[in-house]
Amino acid sequence: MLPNKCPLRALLLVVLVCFAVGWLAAVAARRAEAALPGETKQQKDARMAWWREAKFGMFIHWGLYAIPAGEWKGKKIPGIGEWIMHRGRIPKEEYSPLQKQFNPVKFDAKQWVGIAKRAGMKYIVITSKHHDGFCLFDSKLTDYDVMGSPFKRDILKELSDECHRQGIEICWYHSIMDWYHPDARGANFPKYADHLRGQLKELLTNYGRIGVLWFDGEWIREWTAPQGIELEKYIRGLQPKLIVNNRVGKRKRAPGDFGTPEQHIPATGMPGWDWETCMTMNNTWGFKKDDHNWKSTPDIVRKLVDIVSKGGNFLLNVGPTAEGLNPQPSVERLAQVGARLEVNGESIYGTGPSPFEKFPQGRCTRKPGRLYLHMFQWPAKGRLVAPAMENEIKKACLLAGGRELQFVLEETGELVIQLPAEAPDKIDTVVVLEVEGEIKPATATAK
Ligand code: FHN
Repeated sequence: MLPNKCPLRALLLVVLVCFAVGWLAAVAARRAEAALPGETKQQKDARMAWWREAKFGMFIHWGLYAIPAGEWKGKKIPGIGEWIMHRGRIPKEEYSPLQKQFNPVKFDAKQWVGIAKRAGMKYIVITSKHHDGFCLFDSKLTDYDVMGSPFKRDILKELSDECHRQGIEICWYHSIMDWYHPDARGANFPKYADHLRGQLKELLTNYGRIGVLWFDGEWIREWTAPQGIELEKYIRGLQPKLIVNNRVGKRKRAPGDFGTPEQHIPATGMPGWDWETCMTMNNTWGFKKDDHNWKSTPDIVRKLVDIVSKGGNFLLNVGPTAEGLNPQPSVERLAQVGARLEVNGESIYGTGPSPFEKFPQGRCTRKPGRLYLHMFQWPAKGRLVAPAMENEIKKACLLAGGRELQFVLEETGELVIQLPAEAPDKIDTVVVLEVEGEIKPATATAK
């Protein structure tokens, strides 16, 4: 019996509130538990630490498709270069002989890793096998690999050894979808799934420590979420510290450690989740000789800042040529981005997302006791109103060069920082505010 003095409506409200609190707690716990079964949040944080610190990585799409480079029998094939077999409706029997032409004599692992390092990239994700099924590594499970080409060198071995030498994480992209293997579609798929596990065992036992397994091609109807969960368990058994993307399963419902928005930056990031935007530098992942639509260096820099300010990583792609060279426009842009990160890297690597809903003049990143204001637009006369926060500001300066800046709390309650009249760096001038304690936005501007 309901107590007759307790109105039903109030009771219902209490029940609703309890339900809502319980649901929110369950959601939060699930996100925190996004760790593996049996893995504590602390253990997951330790496993993800290098990746969360890194922020910026190199994606490499390389394979037989670099030979036709967007053209087949004199005809330009539309779309992304690594899909030429599909978009060009090229029968397997006509495409796979490209293996006998693959001889990237100018490939130099030391040079490639050097380009990534000088760009300020902390990890490399390379296509061990893309959808066309050709393997850039020495696989005992197929002849359709680099050892069966005139090149006869294990490219992934040379690259992983060089990455381990130069202290940069080496990671494998691996496509679940496979246009070459006879069992990769239809009733024989379980046989292909065994082949897939076998090649992943090769990739995770023959090349030392691997940072990330970056799956793709998971959308085929033969691949299911439960298979993704089983495969993830299997590969983690081979390398327990491995980081795995969400495409090991069916993305939305997939386990895995991070989300993979592609060719775009989520407007508000993916709050509560690790995530990484992957993006081409022109319009194609695999090399196309006629794709000259290169993003500018300022555009790349601001994309990196935007992504990091929203809590994500940026995986920027290069598509090497059939000779094994990175296209010069890519190399130039990466060198320019790297030169800037030499100066501003403190405001990118290891930072957390902006605590503010928005910062109209640019983006914000943060570290304990420090707020970095990335100035994309310069205020008139250099008069900058700082984002409203509860913290006391101890010091303001320009990150590049360390010039101290004057600031004053005006009667309006606004904290005004006097910047130079002109922007020292029109792409991204970084202002550093040293603050007391964890940054607490004023309630109106909090996220
Ligand atoms: O089909 C692939 C594509 O070729 C490329 O590898 C991208 C990169 O993430 N992934 C798939 C498209 O989503």
